[in-house]
Amino acid sequence: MKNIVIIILLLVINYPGQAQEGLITNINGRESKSLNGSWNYIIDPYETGFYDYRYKERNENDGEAYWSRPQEEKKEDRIEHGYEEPYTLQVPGDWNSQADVFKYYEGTVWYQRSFDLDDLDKNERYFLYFGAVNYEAHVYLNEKKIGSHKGGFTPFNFEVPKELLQKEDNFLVVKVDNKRHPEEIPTVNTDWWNFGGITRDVALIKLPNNFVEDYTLRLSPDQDIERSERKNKFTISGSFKVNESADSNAKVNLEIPELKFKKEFTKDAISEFEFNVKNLELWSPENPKLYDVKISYNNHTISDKIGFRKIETSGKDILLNGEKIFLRGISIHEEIPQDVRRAKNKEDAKQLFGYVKDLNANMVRLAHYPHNENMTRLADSLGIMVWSEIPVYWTIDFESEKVLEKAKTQLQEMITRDKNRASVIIWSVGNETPVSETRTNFMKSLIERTRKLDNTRLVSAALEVGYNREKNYVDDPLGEFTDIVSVNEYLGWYGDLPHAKENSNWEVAYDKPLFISETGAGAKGGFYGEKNERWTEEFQQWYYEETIKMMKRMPDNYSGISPWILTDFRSPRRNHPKYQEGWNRKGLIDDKGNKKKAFNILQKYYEEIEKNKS
Ligand code: GCB
Repeated sequence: MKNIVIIILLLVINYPGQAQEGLITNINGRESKSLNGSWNYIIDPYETGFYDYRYKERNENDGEAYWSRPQEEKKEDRIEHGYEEPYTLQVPGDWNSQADVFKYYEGTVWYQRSFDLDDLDKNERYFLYFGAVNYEAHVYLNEKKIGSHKGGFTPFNFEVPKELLQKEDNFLVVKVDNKRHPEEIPTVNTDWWNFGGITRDVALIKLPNNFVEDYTLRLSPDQDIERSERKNKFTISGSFKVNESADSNAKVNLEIPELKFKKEFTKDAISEFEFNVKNLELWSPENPKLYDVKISYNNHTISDKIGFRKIETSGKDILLNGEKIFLRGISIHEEIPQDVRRAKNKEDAKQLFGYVKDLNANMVRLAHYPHNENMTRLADSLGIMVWSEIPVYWTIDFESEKVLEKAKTQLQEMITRDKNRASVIIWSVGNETPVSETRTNFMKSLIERTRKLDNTRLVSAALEVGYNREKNYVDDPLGEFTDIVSVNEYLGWYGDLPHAKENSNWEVAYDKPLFISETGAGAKGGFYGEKNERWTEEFQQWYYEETIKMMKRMPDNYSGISPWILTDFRSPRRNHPKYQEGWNRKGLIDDKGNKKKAFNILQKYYEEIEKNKS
């Protein structure tokens, strides 16, 4: 018994400064110091900076560890690592695109930069925030470890123990490892490039002792929109997550000036609240209305822009604000093809959404992992609906409880970051997972967790089609648990030629909205010929023409489509020496930014759908 108590105590006390704090959301809406820019690096394929020559983890004070400051004081000193020009990488950014040595590199790279903190105030708290690091990160400040994180596409933060920070010359080191592992998410096999590095923004956030770590603000899901509009009375619900010591009795202020709403919430009312407003303009693709929101607590103010809307299904339809919608979508990878790199900033998001708008789409499937927060924020202001997904992709280890926990962590981080984005209408828990009871239980558990974390959005997962000459059927048992049935469809590319679609009929086992989460064919941009010659733009055009004809014959629950994919993207699985050269060529836009013929076909289809709507 005594031992159990000690073990529990140890678990609770943990390792001061090591445990990851709750995720602090909306970093750009708070006071923070950017740590983006030029960082030094060491490539460390043998992980010499982490393990000694007996392959034992180095202890914290080991001067040969790469988190330690290399000090060559006397000329006889032996130092075997260092951080110096010209060995620098830009943060944010993948490493693969920044120097030739990194192109195919998968392994450990140590990043280092120094920073000053002229206004260091020991009464405040400081947190280091990372938008994303692919895949595993260990963070050290002034030679002490402050935390570690796994998961390549979601944010994390660690509190910096006060005694560690100094006004000048703080020595920050991050060990980044992007090696693939069977027990990670995603696993070893993906159809995308495993770009490594500190791929998103890094910042130091200064906060008072007690602060609002996170908050939720949304239209209450259970109101009838028609009735709310008639009565001009809309209910908004929300919560504040305050990390507060027991003696504090400070109050949280919420203000939405345009709605003439201002209220002080007392300590016991902050975990869940509801209030009514008048004259609310609902967010929609036609009117992506966002309201300025201010949350103040303890002399600290957070600003945000939030839209309010309702998304639900009713029988075979998807309803936005009570009205049936059709999702004119397109799938996107987080890549800028002409630079052969991961997208990393607002300009990149603008480029990608520029294509989306041009296509006349109203929805994007952000595949196959959570994209940069810039993407969902821009989608909010442009009125583009979003499908956001965790990388539970293909054959991850469904048997493992630990893997399930990792998936849940990524899910929670994705939802925590983006739950206030009106644009996000669908959380997806995975893609093309192979049917088995174990996998279905695994996925079901993720769906249940999603609903617990957020019951105001739809939950889905991309399933596969059973192709059959007479009838293509969708009967994956997972369809029973998702809100919409989503399937990836490739008849005419992976089997047969596009004319196979002429007589193809569909049967879906579930009476729910049906969404085609992928469909597509490869074409090398600028390669022209007969339509039955693979890799020509004409072949891809033909595929899209036949697909659209087939869609017009789909069962009446057909509610949207997000073809595969907006632009060509890098993939180590695509090795045709003439047509692919390491690129998946299913983009509607090629690797130089040129539209292929099929772009126009889809654009016209979307125009037609929009016209018929009005
Ligand atoms: C799929 C996958 C996607 C691939 C695509 C393809 O079904 O979901 O990740 O890239 O097919 O091009 O084969």
